[in-house]
Amino acid sequence: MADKNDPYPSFSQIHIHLSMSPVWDRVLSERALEIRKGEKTMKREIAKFSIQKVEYLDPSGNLAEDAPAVYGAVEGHAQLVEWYKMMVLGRVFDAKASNLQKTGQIGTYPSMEGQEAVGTGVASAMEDDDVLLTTYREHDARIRRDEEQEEAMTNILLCWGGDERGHKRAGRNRKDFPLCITIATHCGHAVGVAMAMKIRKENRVAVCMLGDGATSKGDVHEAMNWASVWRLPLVFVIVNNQYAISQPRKLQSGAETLAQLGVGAGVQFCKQVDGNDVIAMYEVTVEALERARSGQGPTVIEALTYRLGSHTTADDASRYRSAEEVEEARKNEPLIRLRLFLERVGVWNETNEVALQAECKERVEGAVKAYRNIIENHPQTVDDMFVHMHAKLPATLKEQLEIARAFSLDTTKEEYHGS
Ligand SMILES: Cc1ncc(C[n+]2csc(CCOP(=O)(O)OP(=O)(O)O)c2C)c(N)n1
Ligand SMILES: [Mg+2]
Repeated sequence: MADKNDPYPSFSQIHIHLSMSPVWDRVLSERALEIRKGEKTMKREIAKFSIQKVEYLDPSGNLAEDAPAVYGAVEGHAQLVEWYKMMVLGRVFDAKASNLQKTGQIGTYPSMEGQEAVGTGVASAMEDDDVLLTTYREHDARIRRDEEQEEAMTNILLCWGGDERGHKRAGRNRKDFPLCITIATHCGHAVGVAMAMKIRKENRVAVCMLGDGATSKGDVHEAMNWASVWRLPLVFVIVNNQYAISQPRKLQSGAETLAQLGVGAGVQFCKQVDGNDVIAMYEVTVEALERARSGQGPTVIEALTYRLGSHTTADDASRYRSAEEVEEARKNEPLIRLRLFLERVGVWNETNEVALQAECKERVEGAVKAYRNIIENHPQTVDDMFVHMHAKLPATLKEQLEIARAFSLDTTKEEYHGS
């Protein structure tokens, strides 16, 4: 029974009223006529999209005609030499870190071989007070962002050597986040960072680098949606290295490109970039950052690259992909093409290369020496497990810290505060 005091009719009352109403009958017959009139009213295109792919430097080292003019000039060449040096440093570091794992000096290590142009391009485009959030593989970006690059390398080794202080000190001079191993969870953090920037009306941007595999997780889509709705200053860089451990890209998404995942969330600027082309990576990131700074909201960049090494030192990629596939991918890798270009325009030669390799080895050895010194002479205390996560330790963790201290065999009371 309907409540007499209830001003609203019940659903069944409305239904009866409508179906008996001559007005409703007319509406229905007009609708039927409209349907019969056909496609014009029933099938209208109300949205469409296309994804642009950006590449300026091809695998043979040829610069595209539509590349920004600066790269054909002296100052552009000097910039490219700097990026090349950065990428070689990354490659030398990568090989050394993998070897340190083989000799038991660090626990595990995820190689970035073949992906150097992504991190170098992205980090070079960012301003100092922008905030970078990465996964565990973007060593190049982290090294590039640190004023003290040897120290950044030492930090990365500390992280993979199981020393929490590597996380704390990484990006010491920036507000960048520690590396994130839990897949895609940092996308939500990136939204929080960008939201704070927007609320505070800061002229800063958050940059979130994630993997192709990460896009299978809901976190990514929630983050893109939130960023789009609130027009956040946030740049997503999907590092599509074709694999999520053993799972190939085609098992991550049925979409033709990963860039278009942003379209569904309403992100206005979604681009695919040749991630082995540092010029394209830099230029597209600059454009995305400018858009974010001028209030035009988020961007999704898909960087097409290839993980030349195994997932980590604990993985053997030859079990799930062929040697031919890897050899083919090697032809496209980022360092060869840039070196070819630099040699062709006459700003690089074999002598420069030999000197650079030697310099990079020395710098990496310096970082390794510092790492060894810290773990041998200033080992971490049990406190280090707790103190890096929160500005103020929550009560529950305080309790656990006390228990851990009581059970710890650690006799070192000295706290390491950095060099
Ligand atoms: C939440 C979560 N689930 C599973 C894992 C295990 N895991 C580690 S790496 C990885 C694959 C990630 O692939 P992708 O996002 O493509 O990054 P890539 O390793 O290629 O850089 C997975 C599933 C994890 N670290 N976190
Ligand atoms: Mg991947």
